Amino acid sequence: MPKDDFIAAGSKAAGGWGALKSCGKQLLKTGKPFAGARAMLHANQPDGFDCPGCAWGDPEHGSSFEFCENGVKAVAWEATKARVTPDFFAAHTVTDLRGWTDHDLEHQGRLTHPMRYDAATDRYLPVDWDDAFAEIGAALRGMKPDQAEFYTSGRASNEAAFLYQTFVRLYGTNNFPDCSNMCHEASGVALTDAIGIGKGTVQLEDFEKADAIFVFGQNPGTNHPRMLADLRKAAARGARVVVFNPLKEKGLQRFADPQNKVEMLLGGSEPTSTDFFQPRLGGDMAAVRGMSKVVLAEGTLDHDFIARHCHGFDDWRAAVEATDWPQIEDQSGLTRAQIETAARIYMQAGSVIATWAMGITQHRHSVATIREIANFMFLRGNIGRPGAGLCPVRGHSNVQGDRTVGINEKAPAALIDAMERELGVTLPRREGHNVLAAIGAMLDGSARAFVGLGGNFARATPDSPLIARALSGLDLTVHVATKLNHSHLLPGRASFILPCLGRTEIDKSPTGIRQIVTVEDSMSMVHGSGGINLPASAALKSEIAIVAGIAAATVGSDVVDWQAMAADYDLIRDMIARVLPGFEGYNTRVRQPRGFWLRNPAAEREWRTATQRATFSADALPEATEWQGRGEGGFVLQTFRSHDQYNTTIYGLDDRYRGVYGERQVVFMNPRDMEAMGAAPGDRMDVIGPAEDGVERVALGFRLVPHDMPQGCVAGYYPELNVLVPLSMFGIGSDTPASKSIPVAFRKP
Ligand SMILES: Nc1nc2c(c(=O)[nH]1)N[C@H]1C(S)=C(S)[C@@H](COP(=O)(O)OP(=O)(O)OC[C@H]3O[C@@H](n4cnc5c(=O)[nH]c(N)nc54)[C@H](O)[C@@H]3O)O[C@H]1N2
Ligand SMILES: Nc1nc2c(c(=O)[nH]1)N[C@H]1C(S)=C(S)[C@@H](COP(=O)(O)OP(=O)(O)OC[C@H]3O[C@@H](n4cnc5c(=O)[nH]c(N)nc54)[C@H](O)[C@@H]3O)O[C@H]1N2
Ligand SMILES: [Mo]
Repeated sequence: MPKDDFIAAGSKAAGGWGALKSCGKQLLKTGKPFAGARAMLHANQPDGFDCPGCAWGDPEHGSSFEFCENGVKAVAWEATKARVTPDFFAAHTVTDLRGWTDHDLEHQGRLTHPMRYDAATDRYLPVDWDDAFAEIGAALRGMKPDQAEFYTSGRASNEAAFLYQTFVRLYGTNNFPDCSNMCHEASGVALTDAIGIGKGTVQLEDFEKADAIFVFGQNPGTNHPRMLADLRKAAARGARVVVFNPLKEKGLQRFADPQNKVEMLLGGSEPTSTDFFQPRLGGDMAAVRGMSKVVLAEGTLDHDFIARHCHGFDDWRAAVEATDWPQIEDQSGLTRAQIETAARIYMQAGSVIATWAMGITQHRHSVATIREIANFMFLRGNIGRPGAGLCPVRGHSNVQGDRTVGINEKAPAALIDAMERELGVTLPRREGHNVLAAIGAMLDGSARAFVGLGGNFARATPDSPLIARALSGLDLTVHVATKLNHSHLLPGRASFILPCLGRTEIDKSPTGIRQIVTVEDSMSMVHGSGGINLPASAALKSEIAIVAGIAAATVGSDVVDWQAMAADYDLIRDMIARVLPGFEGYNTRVRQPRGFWLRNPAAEREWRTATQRATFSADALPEATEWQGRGEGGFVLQTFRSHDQYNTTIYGLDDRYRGVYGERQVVFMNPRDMEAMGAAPGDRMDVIGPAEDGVERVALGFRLVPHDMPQGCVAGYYPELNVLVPLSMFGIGSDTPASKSIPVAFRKP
């Protein structure tokens, strides 16, 4: 067999028949294809559930169906008829299960019963809900609150997250490590300082009005496929869609809309971008600064906006003028001529949107890079008017909402004040732990408990082997989850898996009322979500009921009547409305079709920054990016997602758009680099990560895949390559693991 038989030409365009075929396959895999198909018709519809796939907004005038191939995968994954029952746990020791892959674990299906770890038999055994809550409560009461870490993954609803933060703060800590610490934290930090709110300012309608859309560091074809339809529409009406991505991602070139009958019959596809630039990893700040240099030299600025709304322009201008072209070209990997081309598109456009995701946020200099994007947009007043603005495209479907409702280790004073007024008690104000601090506390022994509201902490975090040791050294680990994953297989002294309802499932109150939850998308639209499928098991509880159960057993029900809250989510929303600005009339407004828009002051040119203005930041370019600092034979590695995965959930082994089939142990590389190493496509190589701290980091036997990308930059899949990401490499000001710029080298096995 040829050694590169897993590589084939990728699809010609994103979407199209390949996407439809894949949808069909995914629905068949559920074992209940008709229920799955029916479920999809309710995805992102006013009467249905919010698709758990991504955080892209829903259009005002919904098409007859509003979902995508990867939304189908996410729903099918949850709607599977496979089950992980107590019998499954009886048949396998935890040590045995630790040898399984992520893919094999999750494919066993939905968790059905609450389970408690039994060290004597090395197995999880069934436990009653009430016993589990009582034991967890007793364990938490037996430690200092700051010794416990309360993780949140961004799928949790506003109601679950709000109740969780209420409980955790009443218990006495602000330890809220959160998946967004590994995701868009840099966007939150940078935008809060620049525009006074850590969120984007555009709405979906703005994509219909923009003259140019600059897309930095994201792969919507896989990760927010519904965005492709908006990009394509923009390109078709003559807007410029300017992409910055080291990889020529398929979805950012052409898209065949599976919801367009004519196109599907004729096999056509349309461009999703008009201009494509391939910077080096971590080179975007230089590229954006280069564009600003051109605009400052030859463009028309929005002097009125700068004078009336901005602070710090002169300092920033001086910093830009002091940055020389050789540094900009070397760092960005783009030529001055390319940067001038992009800058002229910006200058000619009346209104511009800038979007970005992990290709920008997961670097050491991501906060400064996002500030630079904001600087660039301020130049021509491209914020707070139709068709213009900043748009960090969020990851998990409710990661933005979780932050809004209080999952925040920094304990914002306004939130704590309001919570204290509401509850009539004093709450902690000291800063708690983010992901990095939580890991530090676990490693140095000061943390004793981990509670995870969803997610897969052990696999999503850097330095996986270290984290595994840290988690299994704890006194208590609790995982609220839908499916079995590796984090559950690192039990502390007492350990529980608490299975919950998924978002697609009917959630009935004790009196038989069908409950809805709410979520917030990347465009700050808050809307309802109610499941339509029968629960995977009669023993499941909702996340809210589980949080309420743990809370009641830990802090008692004197201050908050947890059971009443869990019985009627309207009561939780009423409390949110009393505590958080912008949620007035929550219960009424969320029942309107498509929900409501959470007011964003920056979108109306009201700046809640320290200077009360939109604030330029005059950071210098990094002295050297990881690419510039690489040594002899060195490369810089980014870890990203394949088309067949949702974070640590691996649906399948194909990456159709990039032409890789049946294999995840791969590294994408420029063919010239491959040749220079004397290697050929399909060769297996060991990838060696940083070891300055004495920790050996190696990923064994990864196969090389040639790809159109800058030399010296390579790419491969997370979570497999997390063994190479050191805890010590993280974003300045964001603490986000720098999982898109890891210095690596290769060696023949
Ligand atoms: N189907 C599916 N949907 C998802 C997810 C999923 O795993 N599967 N995950 C969800 C989550 S939590 C998130 S955060 C989002 C993630 O959405 P993305 O941000 O699209 O995720 P990645 O796969 O990490 O892709 C990063 C992209 O940035 C590019 N890139 C990397 N480094 C650089 C750089 O230095 N400069 C530039 N300009 N580009 C760079 C990469 O080539 C790649 O195209 O998607 C969400 N939606
Ligand atoms: N190297 C590298 N590391 C990364 C990244 C990267 O690009 N490169 N990306 C980072 C990013 S952007 C993120 S957001 C994190 C993701 O980190 P996490 O959010 O922690 O991880 P997920 O893989 O999304 O979590 C999957 C698990 O969530 C559980 N789950 C699914 N649905 C539900 C539900 O409805 N309720 C509950 N309670 N549980 C549910 C299932 O048990 C499943 O196994 O990873 C980060 N890590
Ligand atoms: Mo994310």
